[in-house]
Amino acid sequence: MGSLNRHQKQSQLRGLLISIEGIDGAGKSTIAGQLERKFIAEGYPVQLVREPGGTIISERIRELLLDPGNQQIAAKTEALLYAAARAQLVAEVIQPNLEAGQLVICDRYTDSTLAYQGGGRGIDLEWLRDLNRLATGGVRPEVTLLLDLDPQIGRNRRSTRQGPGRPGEDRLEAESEAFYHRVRETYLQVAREEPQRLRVMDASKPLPEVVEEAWEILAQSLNL
Ligand code: Z5A
Repeated sequence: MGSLNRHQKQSQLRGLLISIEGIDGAGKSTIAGQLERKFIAEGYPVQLVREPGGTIISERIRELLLDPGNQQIAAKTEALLYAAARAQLVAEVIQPNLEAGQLVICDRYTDSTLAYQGGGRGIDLEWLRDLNRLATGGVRPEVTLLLDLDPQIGRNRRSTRQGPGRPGEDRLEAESEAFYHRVRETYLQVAREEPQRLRVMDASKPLPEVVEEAWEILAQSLNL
């Protein structure tokens, strides 16, 4: 992949979206950051965004969603708020960047809604798929890396990360063990339904190994 010049690399990845999914503490943000650096080092233009967030409006919706004080949010309201944050991110950042030929890496995207609001909250998956289509206008990831992890390990990783300057648990992090098992199972179910797009990775391996494997999957799937 080193033999292509910058212009060739730009056209090769024109308009491609990659999403990174998994339960909390699976390592999504860490791995997304490392992949971004690798793409830049290889000369690929890349934009990293996270969900919910990435625009002023979406960050304000994020605050509403994660505030532990907002216990009264109904399941469908929650799903609609995630969809609203996503619609704004797609309109303001993802779509324009894809059209400008950027590679976009999204730390969480539509599969989070299926896993958390579907598996976790019990909302019908078809209703959520329709909602995702409305919010994204059909902008779909080319490849999705699913960082699969036992929820207990995820919880331990998050608790060791707490400390000065780190906020406590947000509204969703305070959910039960059973909730997280359903989230994980729904991710795996979606991966079984779409094996071409969703690539399941063992996120309990040491970080350098996970990053290496993620890079190999992307290099192979995107023909880098
Ligand atoms: N949500 C939803 O319900 N519906 C939706 O549609 C969307 C989201 C889009 C967003 O919270 C919440 O919204 C989330 C799902 C819900 N809720 N919960 N709960 P967020 O953005 O604040 O949280 P997050 O996305 O789950 O991020 P996180 O907790 O930071 O997890 P992460 O990004 O996967 O992990 P990390 O920060 O990269 O790593 C965690 C720690 O583990 C860190 O100290 C790392 O150094 C360490 N780490 C990472 N990988 C490894 C390995 N391989 N070995 C050892 N240690 C590691």
